[in-house]
Amino acid sequence: MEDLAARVVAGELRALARAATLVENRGPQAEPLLKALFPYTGRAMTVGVTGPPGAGKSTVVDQLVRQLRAEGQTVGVVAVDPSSPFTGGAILGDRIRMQAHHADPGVFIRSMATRGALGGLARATLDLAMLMDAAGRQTVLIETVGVGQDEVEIARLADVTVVVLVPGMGDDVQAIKAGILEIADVFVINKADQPGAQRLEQELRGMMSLGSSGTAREIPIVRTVATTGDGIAAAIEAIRQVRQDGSRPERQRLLWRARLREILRERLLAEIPPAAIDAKVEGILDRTLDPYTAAGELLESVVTTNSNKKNA
Ligand SMILES: Nc1nc2c(ncn2[C@@H]2O[C@H](COP(=O)(O)OP(=O)(O)O)[C@@H](O)[C@H]2O)c(=O)[nH]1
Ligand SMILES: [Mg+2]
Repeated sequence: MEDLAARVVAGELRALARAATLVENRGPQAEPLLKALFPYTGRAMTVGVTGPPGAGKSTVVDQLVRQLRAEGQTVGVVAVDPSSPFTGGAILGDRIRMQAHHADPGVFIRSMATRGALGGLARATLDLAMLMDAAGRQTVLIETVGVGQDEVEIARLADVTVVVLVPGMGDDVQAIKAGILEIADVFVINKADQPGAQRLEQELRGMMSLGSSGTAREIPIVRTVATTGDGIAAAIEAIRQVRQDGSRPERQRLLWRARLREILRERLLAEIPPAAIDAKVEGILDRTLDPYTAAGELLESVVTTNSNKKNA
């Protein structure tokens, strides 16, 4: 493991690929590896790219990669593919786009299916991003579909969150507006070659000036045509500006608070045998036990078990 970690840190591509598989599969080797790599993380610029399906997120990401590569930067990409059959076409498109970078060792791409396991997905995604960071990738792009809470959360925990929208969404903007103003650092209006970009921009500016809960902030809006690359340079400039202005320390605090809680939750649950939970459920069903007392007792049993272990 030490050896694999050392090879990842040295930027060895094959080691990175192997480590990524270990992390994705969440086997027993994942944790020691992540532990060994942690001191080498925190250097990359991580960028979350989120937005509705079909908005052009993957196309935007692909163009960002091209531009960053042209500058000589090394790049990592984590794409979270919804496993829904309806988006199967999009995944195929992603595969084809990825092929274009296949021969370039400066681009490391991993795509993950959501497999319905929500909490685990967020963790695996962020762990993968950390891995690429430790391997010295200068920029790590994380593409998620901005629908589920979990996916939005992933994007939000990056250094910079880009929300990709498209003209002609009409009421959809209203529908998602509560969430996006909170998480967006940069708005990309993609498919600006189609009618309605101007109107969407006005809507977004209107929303910003209303400033939900009085926290009006100026979020940069960039128009792009990802299929041609138009506007991508401006998008990168906006992303870098946000990172420089830096809500980074606060973001990092938020990130680690959330992740530590998640690890704790996972560990705590792992300490409780499923049979013990089932036994409590029986009691709750026949009303001899209430769920609050049940939870208290289970928690108590973890504490007792651990103090016994210590004393043994
Ligand atoms: N007209 C136009 N089509 C685009 C643009 N960007 C992406 N597309 C197309 O929109 C479709 C969905 O793009 P994709 O990147 O897979 O969207 P994602 O689901 O958000 O990742 C594809 O057919 C793209 O070629 C754009 O700027 N203009
Ligand atoms: Mg996509």
